[in-house]
Amino acid sequence: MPRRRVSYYYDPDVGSYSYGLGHPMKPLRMRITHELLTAYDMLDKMDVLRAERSTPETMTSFHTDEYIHFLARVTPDTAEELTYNGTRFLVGDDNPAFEGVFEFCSISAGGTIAAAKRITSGAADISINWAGGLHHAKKREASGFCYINDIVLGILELLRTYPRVLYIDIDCHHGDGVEEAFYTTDRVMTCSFHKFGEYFPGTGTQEDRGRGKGMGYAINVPLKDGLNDDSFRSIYEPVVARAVEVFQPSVIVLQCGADSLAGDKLGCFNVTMQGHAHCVHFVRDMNIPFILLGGGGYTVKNTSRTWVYETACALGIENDIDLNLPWNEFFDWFGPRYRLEVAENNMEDTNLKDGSLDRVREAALQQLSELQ
Ligand code: ZLM
Ligand code: CA
Ligand code: ZN
Repeated sequence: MPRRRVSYYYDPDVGSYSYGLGHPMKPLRMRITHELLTAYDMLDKMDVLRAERSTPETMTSFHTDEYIHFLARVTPDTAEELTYNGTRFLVGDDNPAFEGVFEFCSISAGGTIAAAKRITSGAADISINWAGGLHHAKKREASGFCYINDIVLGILELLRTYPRVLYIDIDCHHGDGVEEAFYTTDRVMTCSFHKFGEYFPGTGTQEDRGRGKGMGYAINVPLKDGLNDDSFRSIYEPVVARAVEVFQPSVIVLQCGADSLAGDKLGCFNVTMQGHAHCVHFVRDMNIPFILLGGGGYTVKNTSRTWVYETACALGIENDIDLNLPWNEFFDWFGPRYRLEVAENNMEDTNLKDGSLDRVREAALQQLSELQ
């Protein structure tokens, strides 16, 4: 198979933003990922690009004018007044009005939109934006650490050129914002794998399948605690293979949220780095252009490890890289083993109890077969 042309979007400022003391979302993970990619000499194997920041006008191709007008102006000092005491736009502690929030969003969204344009122009077969993947943002409101839905904006860009886009979401949380945006169209198939049951955002049952023309084009794969590599692979492979077969997408967008990894601070699965990266391999081997995006990932060192390894997968060099980490500015973070690995733990895979994994797989495949 010929080497794929990979474009990687990175803005050197992205790691400087902070959601605030103690907040689990840490933009620094993109900088650590970049430092590791540099130490591994991967930057000269791809086009390293800095995207133009997204403008408010571009953001309104999905979000309301009113919400964008607000987000472009809000500061920590004016938040209370502009959100009507936290009743509109930004609700709760999940989505603080941190210093530079709009710039951070314009970097994240600008990267995903540029990544999409890079594919439609034919300049890349794979494009990557680890600062993207913020799947919960709604048309008129922030949700779950996500203010601007870069994914929806990127897919809208792809739809200008391609008839059909397949969206796959392996973040531990349901990809609700993307699902909702395309719920009534048959041009975007959304497919989210997520923990379901007493877990944010609470949506994503297998009964939610789309509406109108979009009926059947929203796939939900609800999972339980302790999901391991074998279980994940046993459901991801057939569902994604069948989705590609019946939907025949022109392009795939893969949200690689790293909170599905073992040991994540907010996640509850038991997937290793290799198990997570297998999702990237599997898509790569379909020979369809694709975009890799970030998302969740709250045990920072594991998130960076995995996105580095997945960048290597995109480049097709994953078997050549030394799993002993090269020296880098953040080397100390990676002790005591200093390796490119995320190991499993001894959690029980509750998806294997009373056949729930098999039932969920069958229902997803049944839904897909009804589309033909
Ligand atoms: N409280 N600080 C995933 C988005 C998950 C909603 C329960 C907020 C937290 C969490 C924030 C420092 C993606 C909920 C939580 C406390 C209502 C969630 C600030 C700790 C802290 O210490 C914290 C003051 C904060 C937030 C924990 N929030 C854990 N889980 C979820 C949102 C986003 O990975 O899918 C994509 C990027 N929110 O459970 C509450 C119901 C707010
Ligand atoms: Ca998901
Ligand atoms: Zn998540």
